[in-house]
Amino acid sequence: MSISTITEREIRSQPEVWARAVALAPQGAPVLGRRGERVLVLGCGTSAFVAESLAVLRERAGQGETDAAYASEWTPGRTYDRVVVISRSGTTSEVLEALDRVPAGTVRAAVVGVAGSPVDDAADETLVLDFANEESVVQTRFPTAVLALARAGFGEDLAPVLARVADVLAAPLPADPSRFEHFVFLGRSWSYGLAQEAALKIREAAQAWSESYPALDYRHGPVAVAGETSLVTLFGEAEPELSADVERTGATVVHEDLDPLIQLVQAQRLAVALAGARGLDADAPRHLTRSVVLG
Ligand code: F1P
Repeated sequence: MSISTITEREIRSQPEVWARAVALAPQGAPVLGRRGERVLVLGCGTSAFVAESLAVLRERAGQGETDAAYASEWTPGRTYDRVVVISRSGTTSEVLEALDRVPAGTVRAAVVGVAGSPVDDAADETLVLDFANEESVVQTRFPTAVLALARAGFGEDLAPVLARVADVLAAPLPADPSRFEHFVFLGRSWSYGLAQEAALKIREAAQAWSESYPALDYRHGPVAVAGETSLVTLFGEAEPELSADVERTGATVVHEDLDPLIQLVQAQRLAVALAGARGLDADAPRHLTRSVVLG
């Protein structure tokens, strides 16, 4: 099989990158918060969705109260022991501005892909995942590496996930994206952040119509748009009644029995395949740059 895009190569490197992230968890995870700390996680774009998933994972693991917000929207108010910013580039303006707003006495922590970047320099503690950094504008392995590290650090055994992901990458996708015009991703708990990230991949790489919702909210309005050309992917645990309700609209429903992080990898592959089918270059997403640096 020929691999044509940088994005595709980075997607395929995830088994090795996740293994490195998991190995780094014992030293790296404390940057995400010491046990019992009240933590806020911030980011922009992909990194905002990682923040959202990470907050749910950390709190669910009993590590301490954890909130997430868009870096661009956060204003200090609630009290935190630590603010963690996530930024692959380490140059995103809104992230740097948010770090500036962190009150004195609160730990300013960062997860970045580039050592020595402005975000790294501004933070008190940094976790550098340079092995997960990417050439592509469209983020794939950096966000999943952050989440793999976090899960391992919060006490999850990721060995079964690592064992499975390479096989999934080698198998064909469950649906041919060129048959569809509308892509919906639904998630619950921490997989809702992943669903938002999946929908963003479709927009960024393939300039296609995509949406994301908390799974059970989909019936509360958005399902009105579903039809024959909709591909609706369910992340996280199966919801048989929801699947049946969505199928009744004529939409195709995909729910693979995979760990949610691997389900996100499938969405990344779908986005690149859709870009190819539409004659687009996933490595050159329209109107996007690697990071948003405001003048
Ligand atoms: C965040 C981000 C990307 C997005 C775009 C602009 O970057 O919003 O998620 O795809 O290319 O930048 P970063 O702060 O994680 O480097």
